[in-house]
Amino acid sequence: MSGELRVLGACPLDCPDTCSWVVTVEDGAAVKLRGNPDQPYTRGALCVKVNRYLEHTRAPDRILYPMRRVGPKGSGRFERISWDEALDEIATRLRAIVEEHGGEAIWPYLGTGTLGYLQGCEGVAGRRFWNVLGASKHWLNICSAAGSLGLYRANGTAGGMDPENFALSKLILLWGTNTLTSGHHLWKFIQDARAAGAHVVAIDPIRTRTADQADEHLAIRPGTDAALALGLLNVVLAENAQDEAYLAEHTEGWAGFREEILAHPVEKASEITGIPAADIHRLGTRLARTRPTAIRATMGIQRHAGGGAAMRTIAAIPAVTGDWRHPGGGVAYSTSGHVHLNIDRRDDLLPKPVRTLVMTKLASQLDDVKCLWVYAANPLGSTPDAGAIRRQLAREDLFTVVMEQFPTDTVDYADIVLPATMQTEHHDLHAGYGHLYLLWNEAAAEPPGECLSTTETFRRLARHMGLTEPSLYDSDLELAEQLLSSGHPSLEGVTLDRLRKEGWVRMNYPKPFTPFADGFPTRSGRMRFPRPGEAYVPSHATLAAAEGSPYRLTLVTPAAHTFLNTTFGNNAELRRRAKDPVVLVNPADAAARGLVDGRRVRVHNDGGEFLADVEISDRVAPGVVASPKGRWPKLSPGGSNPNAVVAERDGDMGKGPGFHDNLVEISPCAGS
Ligand SMILES: Nc1nc2c(c(=O)[nH]1)N[C@H]1C(S)=C(S)[C@@H](COP(=O)(O)OP(=O)(O)OC[C@H]3O[C@@H](n4cnc5c(=O)[nH]c(N)nc54)[C@H](O)[C@@H]3O)O[C@H]1N2
Ligand SMILES: Nc1nc2c(c(=O)[nH]1)N[C@H]1C(S)=C(S)[C@@H](COP(=O)(O)OP(=O)(O)OC[C@H]3O[C@@H](n4cnc5c(=O)[nH]c(N)nc54)[C@H](O)[C@@H]3O)O[C@H]1N2
Ligand code: SF4
Ligand SMILES: [Mo]
Repeated sequence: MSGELRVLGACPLDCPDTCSWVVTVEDGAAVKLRGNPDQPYTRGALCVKVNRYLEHTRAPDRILYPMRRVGPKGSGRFERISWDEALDEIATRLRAIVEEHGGEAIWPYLGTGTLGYLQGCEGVAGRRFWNVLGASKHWLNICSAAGSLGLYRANGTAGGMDPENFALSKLILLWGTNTLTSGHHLWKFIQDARAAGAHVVAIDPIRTRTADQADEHLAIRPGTDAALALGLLNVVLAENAQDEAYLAEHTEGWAGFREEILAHPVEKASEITGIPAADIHRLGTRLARTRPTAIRATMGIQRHAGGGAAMRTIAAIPAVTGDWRHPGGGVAYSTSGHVHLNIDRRDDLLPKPVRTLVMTKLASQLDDVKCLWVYAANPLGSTPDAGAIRRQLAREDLFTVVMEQFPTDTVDYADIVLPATMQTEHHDLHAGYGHLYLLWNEAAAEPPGECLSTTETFRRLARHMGLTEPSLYDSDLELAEQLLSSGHPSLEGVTLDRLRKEGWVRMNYPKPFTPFADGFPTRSGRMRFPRPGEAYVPSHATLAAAEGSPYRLTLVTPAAHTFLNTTFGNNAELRRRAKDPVVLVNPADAAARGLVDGRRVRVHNDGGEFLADVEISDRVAPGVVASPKGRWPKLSPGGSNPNAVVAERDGDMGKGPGFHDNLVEISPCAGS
């Protein structure tokens, strides 16, 4: 045991499970990383991706030193420079930009590469620095904004069920969610429920690996979930199974919404959703008769033009059935609404109010930006309208800085690249969005090369620029203390000391937790039903098809099993397992286009194209094709990924992106 140490940490990736992990350190080096068996949600298991995390930290393509571009933008040719040189050049350029164009010409573009509250997506450390410079604000709407807003309008918060309560459910709807791929730790609770007799239904346009494991799969037409919800509720009313007492006490707008439900009989829902009426009727009857029913509704639903409305209408189900009364009943989208950390970005440091730029609109909002500062993001892989972004990033007048771990497509366009630490090399504070625990990630080993954390990079840059605002120099531990100091009752007794010692702590929510048994955090204290006409907003694909678009196939681009967004997209073994680049096409659609299984095809629309190998499969219905997100454009044939055909288009709420809401056509590749 000589020199061996166990260091507790947390998975930083954008995954609801935020696993607790244990790093074994020998003689200062991290030698083993395992899921923490003591943590009630992780229970020892990580996942196919993160089992290889330590390997990934030592990958040969890891960026280890600051670099300056020497080739043309996009060439990926760099020379190594010192941190002092990098910071000098950055300081000079930033000062000049602020002087000439004002601070708002700087776009700090922060993604979800890590969900850490220090290094990542809440961006406290960086934002203070940007505020002193008066930089534009950045709205991280790419992932979940539409669904969160839909739920907020219904319930006054996006927070809902404690996913652990799924173990107590009798009917489980896995709705627009691929549990076994995108957050598999919930499955253990689903299995517990099943052992006690629960019935599990997957509602997904794709027969996913999760749908394979469910008792039933309803292959819904993309973007029509609100119509299904209304049809199911129609059966609930026909069964007279609505909870009148709950409706009277805890909701508002019921009379109007009831009319909306009555206007959506099963046959109409069937016509819109493509699900046989008998199946809707059967599930509606089950829903009417089964308490508690739990709905796991995640991101798939809301990546459509009407995605916010769809989440809002699904949120109506437990309010009608009264499921919120019961542990094991309700809707679980994200638990972030239950996290009440004190996130102080210090807006008071801004010299004047500034505009907010929208993460999903990089392609169209970059025109008057002079410095793009990308961190924990890979827009050329993950953001809509990738072709237009690529043209923008090639602009000679744009000064681009990328803080990265790996040489992504986005890095290839950087003027300066700054080497970033990985999770075993820095401290961070985490909260899951699929459970109710806070976790502390203790740095386990020294960073390789000259990698620095986000927080340390901004401290050094502030010093280099001679900035005097004291809060720019707060240490990681000070920032963590501040985050924990909100005074919210859910954090009482949750101290940094305790987190550092124990690794994870459940926030102070009772077990079982029934957040809306006695009302909602809305102004009236009541759940708000959609008003007439607000319940179902048709998708872009639906409307475009009705208008006779020449593109006839709806492309769905869901989570890949072996990547996490574009993270791990450069890992050869995980790429091999992903069978990338694949596109699933129904036999009827393949036949109509002369496509041959396994052959390379062009998937295209007016926005652009990507190449993929066809897998002819009844896992997708006619009219739907599927190709997972996450692969690196530069490692893909043709140099693009599905975001070449995803348009920059605002959804109904939160300007939500339509990642699963684009019409395409597929043609055989010449010579293929
Ligand atoms: N392995 C892995 N895990 C991940 C990720 C990853 O990339 N890889 N990404 C992480 C991130 S950032 C997020 S946000 C989550 C996302 O993970 P999920 O919340 O699971 O979201 P998606 O993968 O976008 O879509 C889920 C399912 O919804 C289906 N779907 C698409 N459109 C519709 C629709 O209109 N209605 C219905 N009912 N279903 C629809 C898709 O076919 C897909 O199977 O997962 C996280 N976990
Ligand atoms: N077609 C399609 N596109 C999608 C989606 C979809 O469903 N379909 N889903 C969307 C969703 S849900 C999301 S959340 C977005 C994600 O989009 P992004 O936020 O851009 O996430 P990634 O593509 O994973 O890129 C994150 C980068 O951060 C780097 N990184 C990780 N940790 C750190 C760190 O500590 N410091 C620094 N400096 N860098 C770090 C990683 O190496 C990686 O290159 O993608 C969206 N894109
Ligand atoms: S990606 Fe998700 S399942 Fe995998 S280790 Fe991280 S938190 Fe756990
Ligand atoms: Mo996401």
